[in-house]
Amino acid sequence: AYGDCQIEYYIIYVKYDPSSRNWPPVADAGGPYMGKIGEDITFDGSGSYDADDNIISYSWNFGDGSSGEGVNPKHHYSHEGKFTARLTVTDAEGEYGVDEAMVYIDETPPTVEIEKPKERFLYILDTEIMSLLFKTRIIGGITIEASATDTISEISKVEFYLDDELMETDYEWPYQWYWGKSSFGNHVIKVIAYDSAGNSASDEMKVWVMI
Ligand SMILES: [Ca+2]
Ligand SMILES: [Ca+2]
Ligand SMILES: [Ca+2]
Repeated sequence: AYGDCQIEYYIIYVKYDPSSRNWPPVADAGGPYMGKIGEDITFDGSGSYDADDNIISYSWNFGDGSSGEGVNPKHHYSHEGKFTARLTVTDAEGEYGVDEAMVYIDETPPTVEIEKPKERFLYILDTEIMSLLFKTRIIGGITIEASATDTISEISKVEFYLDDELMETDYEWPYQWYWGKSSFGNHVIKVIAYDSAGNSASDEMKVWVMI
């Protein structure tokens, strides 16, 4: 002790011999993987590594009850769904590493709906005013909004079309396009949503505008 201040010393001895140390391998299962029923999917375990460079096996469990071997095995699934593939890499010393990847077998289109504007409503300067007995009327710029969901994989993008011309591609929820370009008369708004497996669905609405 030195005054109120206590100083303590710790000495830690570490036995370290780099040449005798075996590093466990690190698995990388790649992915996420997408596909259709019966379609061969090529898995990619090539991102796996081992500091001693002594991986001797790549063993896959595809998540549907079947398994495979190798860096790039092929496998197909017999039904739709979300699967978890697990890769185990083992080195010459018997140490191993594990990684998982999602597999989406998706043939089902997403669901998409134009939420704003609503059918048979009047909008003035991006604000909903009142319901109408006839088709939607839009006066001034408006933010077109769509909802899109997918039951198996994920929504990858939502496209907004005006009279079949692509105006905006939105990759992130909320899915929106601000229609501020000067327009007059009857137009068709169309929205197409894509899931991450490439399936698509659309919704459209006829509107009368004065922007
Ligand atoms: Ca090793
Ligand atoms: Ca889907
Ligand atoms: Ca967005």
